[in-house]
Amino acid sequence: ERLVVAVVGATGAVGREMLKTLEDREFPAHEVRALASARSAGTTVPFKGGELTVRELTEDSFEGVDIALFSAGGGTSARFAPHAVKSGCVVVDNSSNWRMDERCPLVVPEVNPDALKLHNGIIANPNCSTIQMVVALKPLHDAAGVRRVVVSTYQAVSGTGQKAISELEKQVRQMFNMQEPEASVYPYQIAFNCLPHIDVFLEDGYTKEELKMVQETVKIMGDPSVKVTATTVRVPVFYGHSESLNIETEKKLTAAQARAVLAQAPGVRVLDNPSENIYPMAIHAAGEDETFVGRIREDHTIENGLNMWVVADNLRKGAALNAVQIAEELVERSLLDIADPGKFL
Ligand code: A2P
Ligand code: 11C
Repeated sequence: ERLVVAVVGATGAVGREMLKTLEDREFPAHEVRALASARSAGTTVPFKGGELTVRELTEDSFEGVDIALFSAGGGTSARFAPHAVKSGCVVVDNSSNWRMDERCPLVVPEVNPDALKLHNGIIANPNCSTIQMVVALKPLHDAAGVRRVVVSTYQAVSGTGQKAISELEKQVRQMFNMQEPEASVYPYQIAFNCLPHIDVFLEDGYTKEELKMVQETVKIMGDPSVKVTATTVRVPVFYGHSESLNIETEKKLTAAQARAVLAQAPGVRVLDNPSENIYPMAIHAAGEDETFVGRIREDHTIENGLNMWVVADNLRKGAALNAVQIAEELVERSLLDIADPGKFL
């Protein structure tokens, strides 16, 4: 088969990681096309030791393309993904636009791979902070029934995109030169600061990022009885989201049992040896594929409770890698046919 793959948003932080992931995992593509806005048309992005010339994304970009990995913002996905599907191209979309649409499976391959069988041409990639949380939660849910999760996140600026990476770099330089840091991406300086504010605020006082963690977890785990409450925080880290999870389960799991369950779980690496100062950190997770779990301990304030610390590379498992894993499943399981290409138009 001569598979043609397109990366939409190829010049962005996630798009570049998608190209790198396709390369690293030797994805069986005969051709890879890089698409972005008209601003980038004619520029190049690195791929397999050479470069790809970026083309402008248009409604006709998907002729002859089998799989498109989108990471160019929700508006771009809303507008262009239906045209891709109409051309017979299966879309794996990293934006939040299609995630809660009933026509679209929301997939983390370690957790709910079978949801892919029901796709209609658009498959949604979950939010980065949700992905790493459910990779760690699913094995515990299978073992003991997760009832409630209280999560607080410590999210890297790369989650916002390339311009936020540049903003943190610039602010650090400005501050070491005794200048006022200039903030434009975030409402306040992010250097040497923490912002309890990711995505927009909603009427009930939560942010949209917090709501995504609540809703997406239920859809991916396929179980509305899993209750999540979240506080999402941006921290001055470039790569790697960290999360503190407090988990209440139906059945009792000791810390040792939870550690044993997680040690067997796909996509998880347990790093948990406090006596040797071993625990997951963003600086180690960056550039890695696994979701790292540590600081596993019982919550002594409730009967069946655990606390743990979960870290993953938000651009890899949180975005590009999860999307490429979905594409791999589609190819391996021969799931590239679209029953009704007009479904989204
Ligand atoms: P461009 O570089 O041409 O603006 P990031 O999340 O790092 O900010 O990257 C966003 C990605 O989405 C970039 O590749 C950007 O391309 C792309 N993008 C943004 N708006 C559009 C659009 N209207 N059409 C196509 N690509 C877009
Ligand atoms: C962040 N989680 O770190 C966000 C980025 O819904 O895809 C991803 C936003 C989304 O800022």
